[in-house]
Amino acid sequence: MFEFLKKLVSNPKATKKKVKPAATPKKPKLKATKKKVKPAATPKKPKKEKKGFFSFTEKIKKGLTKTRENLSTQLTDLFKNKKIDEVFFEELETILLTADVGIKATEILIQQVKLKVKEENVQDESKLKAILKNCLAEILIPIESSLKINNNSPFVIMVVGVNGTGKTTTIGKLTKFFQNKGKTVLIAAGDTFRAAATEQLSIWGERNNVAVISHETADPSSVIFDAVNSAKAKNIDIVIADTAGRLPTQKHLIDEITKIKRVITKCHAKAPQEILLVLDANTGQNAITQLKTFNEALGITGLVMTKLDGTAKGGVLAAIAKESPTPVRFIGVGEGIDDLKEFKAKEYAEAMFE
Ligand SMILES: Nc1nc2c(ncn2[C@@H]2O[C@H](COP(=O)(O)OP(=O)(O)OP(=O)(O)O)[C@@H](O)[C@H]2O)c(=O)[nH]1
Ligand SMILES: [Mg+2]
Repeated sequence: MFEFLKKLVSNPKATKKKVKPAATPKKPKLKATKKKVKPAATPKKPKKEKKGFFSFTEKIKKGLTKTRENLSTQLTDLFKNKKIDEVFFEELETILLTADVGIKATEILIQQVKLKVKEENVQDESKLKAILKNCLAEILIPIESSLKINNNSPFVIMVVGVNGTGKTTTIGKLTKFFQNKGKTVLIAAGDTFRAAATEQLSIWGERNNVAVISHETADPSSVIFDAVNSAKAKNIDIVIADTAGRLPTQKHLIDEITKIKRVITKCHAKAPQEILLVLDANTGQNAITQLKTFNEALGITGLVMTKLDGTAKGGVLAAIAKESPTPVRFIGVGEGIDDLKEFKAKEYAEAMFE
């Protein structure tokens, strides 16, 4: 059964982009960019958000609507036709795999659900959903780990990932998240490959009223180096460094990012304190491959799973928990500035199987 299902696992091709050759680093000009050019991905204006506990939970539920509806419809169909027996569990297995829960996590979930169903003599859908929810939460709890900012300031967060996963957008959202916690933030425009990248970041900088350090050389290391020095001089708490998207197969670009990390450490011995890998939930099981490659090259300390609002494959975090467990810091549930939430295992499982 799994052999057949493995074929279902998608492996979308990420688009290759032209990479400018690295220019000889010139003496950098520091500036807080203030150009008002429309970037490729214009940050969306935030909608007014309700304050309080419910708005937070509701946001995650709303973000996971596609996954939940997909699972819900399939589970309801399953109950229409079947009693809970071996065939039922085989079909449940398929449903979980198509939601990208992954082979290992699906096996474990099925085992645990089978046990509970037997123990509690479950026959109805709502009880089965409650069991699935609890078992999924158990799988996710070990990767729930919020990002702690220590006092070794500046706390440098290096943001890495494949092209288009949502790195720059996440930086915009993160800046607001930290400012709400009373921290000062500086952004380093370390994606020097694409002209629009700096402008996109500048818009987020303006929106959050923080400086964006950029300069015209094509050397990302020197931009980030300058940003860290500038933050030291100005006593800024956090530096968030953007980097260009790169594929795990582009060895020279993976090598380049390890160089960026080394340069940051030269500037501040404890930095980067966080290396945040941004993964797109639509990538499915390919996210695991991305995680493994970036982890080998850099030592990934935290994850952000973006675009959960646009996919029915919200199970991918369970796959990560069992196949390459890494702390999940945040989830992206939309394009707006407030659409980034700290990852909470129970709420997440709840939102998937409500
Ligand atoms: N729906 C949705 N869209 C998102 C989310 N996060 C980012 N996006 C969108 O994804 C697209 C790419 O986002 P970017 O932030 O530019 O991605 P990137 O990783 O910086 O891209 P490169 O710099 O080209 O590698 C934009 O249109 C964003 O608005 C999310 O959580 N949900
Ligand atoms: Mg970007």
